[in-house]
Amino acid sequence: MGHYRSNLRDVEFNLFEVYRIQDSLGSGPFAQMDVDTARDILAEVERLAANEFADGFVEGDRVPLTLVDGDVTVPPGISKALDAYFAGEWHRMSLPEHLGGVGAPPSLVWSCMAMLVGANPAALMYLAGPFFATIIDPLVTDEQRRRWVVPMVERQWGATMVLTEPDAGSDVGAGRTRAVDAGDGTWHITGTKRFITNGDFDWPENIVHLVLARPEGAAAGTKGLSLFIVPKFWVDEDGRLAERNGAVVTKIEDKMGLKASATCEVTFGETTPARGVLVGEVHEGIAQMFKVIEYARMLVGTKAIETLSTGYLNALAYATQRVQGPDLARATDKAAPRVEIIRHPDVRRSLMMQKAHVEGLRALVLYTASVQDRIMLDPGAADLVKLNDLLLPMVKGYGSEKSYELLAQSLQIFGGSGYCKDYPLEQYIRDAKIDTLYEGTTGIQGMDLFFRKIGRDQGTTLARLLGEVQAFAKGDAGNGQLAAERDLLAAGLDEMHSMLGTLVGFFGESIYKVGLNTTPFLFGLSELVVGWLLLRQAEVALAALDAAAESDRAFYEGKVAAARWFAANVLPTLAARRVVLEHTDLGLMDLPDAAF
Ligand code: ST9
Repeated sequence: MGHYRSNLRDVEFNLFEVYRIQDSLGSGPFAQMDVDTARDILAEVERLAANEFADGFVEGDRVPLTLVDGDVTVPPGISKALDAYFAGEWHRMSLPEHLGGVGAPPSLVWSCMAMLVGANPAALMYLAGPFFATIIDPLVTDEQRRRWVVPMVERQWGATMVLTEPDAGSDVGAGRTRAVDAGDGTWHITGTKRFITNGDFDWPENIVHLVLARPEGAAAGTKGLSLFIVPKFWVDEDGRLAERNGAVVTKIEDKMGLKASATCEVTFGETTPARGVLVGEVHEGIAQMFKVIEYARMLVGTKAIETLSTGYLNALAYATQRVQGPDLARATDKAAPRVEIIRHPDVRRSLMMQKAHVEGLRALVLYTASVQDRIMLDPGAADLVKLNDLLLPMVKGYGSEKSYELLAQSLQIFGGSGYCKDYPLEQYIRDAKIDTLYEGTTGIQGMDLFFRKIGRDQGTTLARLLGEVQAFAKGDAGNGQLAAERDLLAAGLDEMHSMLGTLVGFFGESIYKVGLNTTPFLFGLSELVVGWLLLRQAEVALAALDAAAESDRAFYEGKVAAARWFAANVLPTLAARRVVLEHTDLGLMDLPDAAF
């Protein structure tokens, strides 16, 4: 068996039993989709993930990428995964109908992407072309669509998002890459960008770089940036590949993990002009690029969470087979039989901590995806767009931090063996560390949540979400069997309201007191939302248990147990978060730097 362990039962539980996506299949944008097709897609993608994608996972870590004259060659396993993905036409899943899509709802697409990214994260990243085509499709002219967007789909070109510069990093507005209008409908780009995922690879015939650059004379900061399509190869009027463009990979980063994913320095216009075309109007670049960033943030959170999922399931399998030590209740009896380590209380504690978080985080991803389904059904629903925006920093920021932290618990189950390359855990940990860093660090996610998604919205969307949590906590979900857990949820909700009030009060005292707390607040809010989603799952599971087939009973019992564990072990810690937050002072800011 390969390294990747999926949890299709849990995915289907989310999609069909909790969020009930079948209610919107068969009409509107999902007219071509029905439940049976959706289930078939999930099963087929699970097979693709466990085979062609998972097969190249270890090789990608051990066989280095090469860079010769600006061309990057990837290990063969990556190419095999891409061959299988495109041969199966899986890229059509997420496309709109006019680009040849099949009308799958985002919740189904994210479920599939999760399995693929869990099986081979580097391979999945190389699939960006058709996704990015879909995102920029509404922003381009008809001519740009014909020349660039349609081939990104039909000829399966690669794509990159090119923002980051060596000296600017997260501060994208400090970028110095310039764009000069050539007067013939094209622009010449000059500058150096760093940390560009998929900057080059030898699978597609062409790569479209989506580049942020500053037109001459434009204002400083992000608002002076424009978005350009800058191809690896230019194409002529008839769509034939023409001359090599001056966008060239000049270095591959030597990274801690995710080694098969080419993280590149790309230099524009150094020896040959790097020609590009402007997307939309000048100075719209940052808003346009954020359309891409939103999906990439969701993907990065999903990647982290699915890595934890396969990490946990590997650890669970090991714990049920590995025999070591006597049952604690017979520890003084030296002749007592040795037991599987899953029988040990401390191992069970760790396993449940992992299970509850994995399933809660998957619930968060698929809840967010189900909000995206509803946006497609009702594109004018501004409240849903804002809810999606509010949830994204939780998926990305909390999802990546918690997954990285708990992957260490998964490794711990293996003892010293987990530290060795015989098992995939050490690679999972190295590959997942990047998730707290790229697409906006956790610090950026905390600020995004508090200042932009809550502050700029005057708390309206948050209040609506917390209102739903409140209604659940005060309702009768669970038919008497979840009363204690709903009380814990209500208490956690009070703590979050209190933290929010304190943070708003800090504004009048010092912005630093707010800034010291945006990340802890992100974590606290995420824990509350995850607790709520797990209890919603427990309600569904309890209702299903009576009529459940014998083979399904353990699944539903596990759902209820995970929700109860989270309510009893995580939600009460919100009280401690509140106390710590209330006691914030400016000591940290006043401390001389030399004292750190
Ligand atoms: C990277 C690559 O890390 C990682 C891997 C890529 C993976 C590629 C593979 C993808 C495959 C895709 C699969 C998809 C699957 C799809 C399935 C579909 C079903 N939201 O606050 P201001 C905008 S790349 C929206 O003043 P500063 C907004 O326009 C590197 N928009 O900030 C705003 O104007 P306004 C990633 C937002 O101080 C304007 O920005 N790098 C948001 O000027 C200015 O905002 C990063 O992520 C938002 N949340 O700039 C950068 N926020 O206010 C991290 C801002 O008028 N740095 N805007 O609306 C930041 O985020 C900074 O905070 C900053 C600061 C740049 C925004």
